Amino acid sequence: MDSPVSVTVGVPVYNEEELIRPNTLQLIAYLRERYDRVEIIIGSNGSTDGTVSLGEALADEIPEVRFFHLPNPGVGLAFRRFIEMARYERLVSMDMDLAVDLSFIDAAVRRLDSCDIVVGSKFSGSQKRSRFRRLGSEVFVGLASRILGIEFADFSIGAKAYRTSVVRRYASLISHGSSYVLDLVYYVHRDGGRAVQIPVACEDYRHSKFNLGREAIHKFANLARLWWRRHARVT
Ligand SMILES: Nc1nc2c(ncn2[C@@H]2O[C@H](COP(=O)(O)OP(=O)(O)OP(=O)(O)O)[C@@H](O)[C@H]2O)c(=O)[nH]1
Ligand SMILES: [Mg+2]
Repeated sequence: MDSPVSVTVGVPVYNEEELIRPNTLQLIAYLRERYDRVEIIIGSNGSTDGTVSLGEALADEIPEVRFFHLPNPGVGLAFRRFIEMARYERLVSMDMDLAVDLSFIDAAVRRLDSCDIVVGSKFSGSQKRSRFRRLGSEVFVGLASRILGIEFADFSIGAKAYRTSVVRRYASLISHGSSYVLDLVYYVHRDGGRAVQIPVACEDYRHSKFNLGREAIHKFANLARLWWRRHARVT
């Protein structure tokens, strides 16, 4: 690994007033202990609770924390902003509930020396999630790998890591919603980039901040769009 090591962590948030402060403090302590230069970018879309004022206060208080709030919904839009804002070449995405063990960050940062995307997979690792959500993800992953010919098993937004300069190339192509992860994995893989999968430990029993019905429609519709692009050879 080159030295010094610099890491940007992007955390999308929607109505996270309970967790934004304690979990950001936990995250910054983890990062400061390990890396020479770090930043945490927290990005909200449409939060209506105390998230925005707490996020702004964290950014005022902690030099490595940056915060933005976008009026429009769409976690993919927040991710685009992470790509634009990131100061460092290693960009790790984590959920605000820190549902995936933080050791993913360290493992991913090391892998990013030799690849473009690191997919943290709870399917090849361990997951404590409701049976309903496990099953929903399994169906989607199975279909995505058959339709797109990619062997990755987790397209959730958390616990993914990217080389910033590589994903910047695709910023204008990615979905405005949570399907941006599948988009990036697909495009980078298609264009000969290197994506690897590593197992993660995930414990997530809280209610999703997403509308799961709308999410399912969005994800399957985007999968159909990618399938069409692949077959029509659209770039
Ligand atoms: N910026 C932004 N963040 C969001 C939005 N919706 C959810 N989030 C954040 O995205 C992260 C993941 O949300 P969760 O509710 O934990 O997602 P989940 O349903 O557990 O996701 P899975 O891992 O796919 O099961 C959290 O940090 C949320 O606050 C959104 O519309 N915009
Ligand atoms: Mg979660």
